[in-house]
Amino acid sequence: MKQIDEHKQEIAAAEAGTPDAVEAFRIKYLGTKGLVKAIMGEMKNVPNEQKKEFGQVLNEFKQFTEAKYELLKESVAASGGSSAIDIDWSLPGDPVPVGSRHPLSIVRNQVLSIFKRLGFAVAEGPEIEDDWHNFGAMNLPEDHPARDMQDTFYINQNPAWLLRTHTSSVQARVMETQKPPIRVICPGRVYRNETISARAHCFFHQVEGLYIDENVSFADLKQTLYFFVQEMFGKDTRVRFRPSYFPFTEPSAEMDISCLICGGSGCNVCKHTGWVEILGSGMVHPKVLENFGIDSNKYTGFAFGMGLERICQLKYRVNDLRLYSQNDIRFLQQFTGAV
Ligand code: 2U9
Repeated sequence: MKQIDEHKQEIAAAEAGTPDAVEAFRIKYLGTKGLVKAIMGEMKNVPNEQKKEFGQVLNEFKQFTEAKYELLKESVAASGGSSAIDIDWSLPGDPVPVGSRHPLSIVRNQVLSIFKRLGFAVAEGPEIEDDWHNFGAMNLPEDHPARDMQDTFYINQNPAWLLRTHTSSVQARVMETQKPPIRVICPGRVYRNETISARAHCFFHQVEGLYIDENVSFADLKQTLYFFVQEMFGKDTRVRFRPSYFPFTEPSAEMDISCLICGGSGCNVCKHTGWVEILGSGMVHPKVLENFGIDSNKYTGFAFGMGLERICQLKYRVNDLRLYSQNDIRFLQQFTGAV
């Protein structure tokens, strides 16, 4: 009885400022190995004639402890469970280091989002290709210089395989599996056997587009690419087309934009011409269409390709290709604000 009185005083004085402390109280007094259970175990040692009285005291002690437990629980809940922790909310927080997107990813996402708005679907394909998808289907004859060992990385274990030299192989795979109308935009890394310098690298990044349907004309090509330029570089940007040659398009044209730096008046970025080249394009060669069983009398299409490093160079003035893959944090950190 004396012990119970002492415990009651101790329990009455108990404090708990956190949910953990309340739980510790419960375990200590009301748990299966707690004090209340232990004292109840003493019942067997009490003489029979005192059992009734002791039982009442014990019951009352148990209720007393349970009531205290409820009280502690309520007061912690009311204080948000943290009354024991004294936090100075005015202290500065721990800085979380935030990374940034790679500039080529920023530019790629911008290009893709413009073409997606025009109804182009994004398609991707393998970087290791076979001769047919990379060259044959694209109307690059056996003796074309681009097939030369100098330009193409062939895979030692299987010379029938190579690292794709352009993403056109992705459009080829789309044409293999889909029927016109086809409207795809294909981003990806491509490889060429070049000595690494500020102006050349053994890999770079392209975005190529392909649109095939009935009645697709050169006017559609021009208007689509003009829209792209206005969205990508701003409304004041002018374009010009120059005739060119690619084995997979006929006719072919390269597109220049008015220099973003000097606005066309001439500077060293545009080599004092006022114009900078940004992409190649053309009407898909009938042979390429026929390679995929597409009737070139019924269907026509346009295609274009651009190097993302070039766009990035113009937008962000990056003038050394090696910077893109050196992983220098001082370079990458400059794009923290861009998305
Ligand atoms: C198919 C048919 C035609 C894709 C094209 C270009 C013109 C082009 C270069 C620009 C700079 C590559 O990154 S770069 O070096 N590309 O000039 N690419 S038309 O023509 C295709 C593609 C797929 C089925």
